[in-house]
Amino acid sequence: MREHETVPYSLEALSDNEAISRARAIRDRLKRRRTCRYFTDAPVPRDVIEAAIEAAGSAPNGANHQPWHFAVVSSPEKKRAIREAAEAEERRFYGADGADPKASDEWLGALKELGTDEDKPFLETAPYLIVVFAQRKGGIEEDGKTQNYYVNESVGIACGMLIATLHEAGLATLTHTPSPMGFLRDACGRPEWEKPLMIVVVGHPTDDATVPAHALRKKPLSQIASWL
Ligand code: IYR
Repeated sequence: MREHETVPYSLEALSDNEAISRARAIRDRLKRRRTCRYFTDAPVPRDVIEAAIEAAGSAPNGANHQPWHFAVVSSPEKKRAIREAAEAEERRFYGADGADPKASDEWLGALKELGTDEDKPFLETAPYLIVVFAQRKGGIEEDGKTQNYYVNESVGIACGMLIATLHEAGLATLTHTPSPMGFLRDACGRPEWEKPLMIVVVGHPTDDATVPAHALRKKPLSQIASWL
């Protein structure tokens, strides 16, 4: 290895039995996460959002450039503006504007099981929208010039850690991806080298919230893993 500065690394050593029981415990908690589309306006402490973003900000990433930005939207005016722009895109996507849908028949067919449509009231109801941006450039100093690497992979992992932390904090989330999402850059005042990746809607589920039965159909371990 080339010469570089190092610091010690250590982990708490666990017995095999303890490792298995911890892995199963977090598996069981994470398996209860569902994508939620019905939110109340009940407030969420800002401290929870801050901690979840700090957890996300510790994700493995390309060259430690940490190519992400989390724009936390809670003002009613901003949420309304985002809802209006997102619904305008969704009306085109679903063909609810009277024109041919932008989505293919195959895509719309795949979404039938979820029951989604162009109405996105949760963008206004939920207390927080975390708009996640991927920084194509900037490096650790965020200079807007330095090349970043594995940007989508890095920010995708960070989003997973964000959602897992919010779930552990007892909150419901929805990863919302209006298409196209360029309007989010202007709405959040972000620079042109940042690409909006998704909106993570955060809040409490309504008492009568449901999820599509289709969401419970998970591939078994034997299908998603192979052992070589
Ligand atoms: N962005 C649209 C469509 C949509 C697409 C996929 I793939 C989903 O898993 C869910 C929705 C919408 O939010 O309705």
